[in-house]
Amino acid sequence: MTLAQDIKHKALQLGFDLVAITDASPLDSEQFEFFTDWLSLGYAARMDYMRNNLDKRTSPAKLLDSAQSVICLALNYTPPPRGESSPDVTAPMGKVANYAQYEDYHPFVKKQLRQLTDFISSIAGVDVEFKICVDSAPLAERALTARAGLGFIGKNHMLINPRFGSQLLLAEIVTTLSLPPDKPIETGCANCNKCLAACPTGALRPDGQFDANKCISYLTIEYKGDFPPDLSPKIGNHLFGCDECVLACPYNADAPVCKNKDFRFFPDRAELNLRRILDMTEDDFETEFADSPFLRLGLERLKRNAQTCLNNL
Ligand code: B12
Ligand code: SF4
Ligand code: SF4
Repeated sequence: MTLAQDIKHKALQLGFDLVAITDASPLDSEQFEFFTDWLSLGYAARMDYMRNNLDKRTSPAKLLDSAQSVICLALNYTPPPRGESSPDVTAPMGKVANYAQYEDYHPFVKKQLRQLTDFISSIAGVDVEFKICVDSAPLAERALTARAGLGFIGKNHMLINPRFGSQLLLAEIVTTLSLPPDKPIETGCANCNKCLAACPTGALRPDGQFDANKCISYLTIEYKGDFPPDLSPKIGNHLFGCDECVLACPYNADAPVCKNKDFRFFPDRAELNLRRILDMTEDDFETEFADSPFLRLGLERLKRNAQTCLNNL
């Protein structure tokens, strides 16, 4: 096997579902312009961190000196099908996005990435440097992963793999190692528009842009303060995140379920009792959600979300 094949084989052994390689060159000008338009049109809302490090975000070699390649990986988080909810559950419930029904993926995936870089160092035969990236690093993950051929960018802006759908968490290893790049795939959305129709707020704009100001995922996870009154009713009972544009997509209909048994899944977090959230103390919150993406949101904003869901029910 070649070095690239060894690395890919090891990545799958470690529990990733997909792996492919792209070079460390900057994003092409069309992608770059899409990104800078997004910023200048105000569609990044109050995510000021998206305005920083534009050079690094759009050029992996600025993130790591002498970078040659980017190893792109994906972890499938499609949850198992849900059983019937018990008919005697009458309490008002709030919906939780599928990825947040698992343990916080950031430390989980970073650990897997470190195991992979250790493996690469042990077999490369030369000194190699790495920068591991999972979500929070300034890197345009979807654009690079699409260039590596793991999927295409859908009208819902998700990276979609024809076999696995889009419930994929992305991660990258930027490295000084030179590896043969894979090719992008040709598939796309064709005439489908189901995600645009499913979006409750119009965040997915008909012109193809994405207005985070209106996105329920942004509002419930990132936004600080009271919700804008015109958007509050549209949040419905989305307690944390939103999957409407993801679940409407035909590519997710028959996607295989997450097979990584180490990635802890909590089926009882699919819907949470809103009154119980409102009654929680900080201690309750930190104990119950110690390993959850909820922790970053904090109890105050979780209660804001819960109260909004209750008002909407
Ligand atoms: C900021 C952010 C958000 C923001 C803004 C989302 C957005 N669409 O930009 C908010 C908080 C709303 C959000 C929500 C969600 N997020 Co988020 N988010 C990010 C983050 C940190 C940056 C995304 C970004 O660069 N946005 C800027 C815009 C301009 O990027 P973009 O729309 O993807 O467009 C780029 C390319 O796709 C391409 N492109 C897209 N459309 C078009 C069209 C044309 C014509 C052209 C030329 C190019 C082009 O050009 C752009 C250049 O980079 C990434 C992690 C990372 N470091 O990349 C995770 C990430 C994108 N999020 C992720 C997830 C899972 C979600 C949610 C599903 C969570 C949830 N259930 O609530 C939702 C999905 C919402 C949606 N439909 O996008 C995953 C997506 C995995 C995947 N399969 O795609 C990522 C990659 C995190 C990860 N490591 O797994 N997120
Ligand atoms: S996450 Fe929800 S609100 Fe945001 S674009 Fe998708 S459907 Fe619309
Ligand atoms: S729902 Fe249809 S238009 Fe939207 S991303 Fe999926 S295939 Fe593309």
